[in-house]
Amino acid sequence: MLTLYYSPRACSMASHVALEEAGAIFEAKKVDIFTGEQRKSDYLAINPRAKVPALRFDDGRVLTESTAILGWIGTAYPDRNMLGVDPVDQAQTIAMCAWLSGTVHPAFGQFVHPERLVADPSAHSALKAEAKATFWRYLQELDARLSGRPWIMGNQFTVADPYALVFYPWGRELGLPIKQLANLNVMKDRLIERPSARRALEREQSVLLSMLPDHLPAENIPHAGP
Ligand SMILES: N[C@@H](CCC(=O)N[C@@H](CS)C(=O)NCC(=O)O)C(=O)O
Repeated sequence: MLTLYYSPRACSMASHVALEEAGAIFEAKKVDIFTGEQRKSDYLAINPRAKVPALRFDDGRVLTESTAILGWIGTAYPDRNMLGVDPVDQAQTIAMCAWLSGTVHPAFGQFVHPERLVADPSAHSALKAEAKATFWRYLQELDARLSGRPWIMGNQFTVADPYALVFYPWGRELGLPIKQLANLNVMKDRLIERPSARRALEREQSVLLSMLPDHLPAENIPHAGP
């Protein structure tokens, strides 16, 4: 059986949701990165880089990197159409995942771990300020993409949707005014309403399930939220 290694509050949420949406039969194994489980020998045998997500196949092979895992899910379950219709659409979905992984995620990392970039502590507050401003611009870009369309790639739900939502609560962790991201918030509610996606979010006890649509005036709130 497939095994997904994930941690709550981590980017592995995208792979977790995508596997449920694909209808895959898999085991979800929690590796809590906030208590250091990713650095224990058991998990290092799966991914020596000590990162989630990792996807282990029946034959023992392991796939890491969110973009690769999401791309594999989209290709392995083509009837779910989670990459897009034609090869260009599919490549554009992968391009979005690559941007989330290679550009958006590292901006957050620069805020949380400036010491990984520059050892000198006197540089850290400037690095953090720059990272926060950059991360905010990326969240705004994602929000703008959702203007007038339900999903990140247009009318079709793709693997890029749960991936984009990984970064929405991270914005709150950085103290950013995510209430302003009305389109992302509505997309989050749309995702939560999908039974398969919700199964993964509930298993993770995802923070997304407790984020109310509080950017809206009270009279416009369609439901109180979970
Ligand atoms: N490029 C990787 C990044 C994976 C990654 O950074 N995962 C984080 C969680 S979001 C992690 O496992 N961090 C544990 C650590 O750095 O100790 C991907 O896109 O999958």
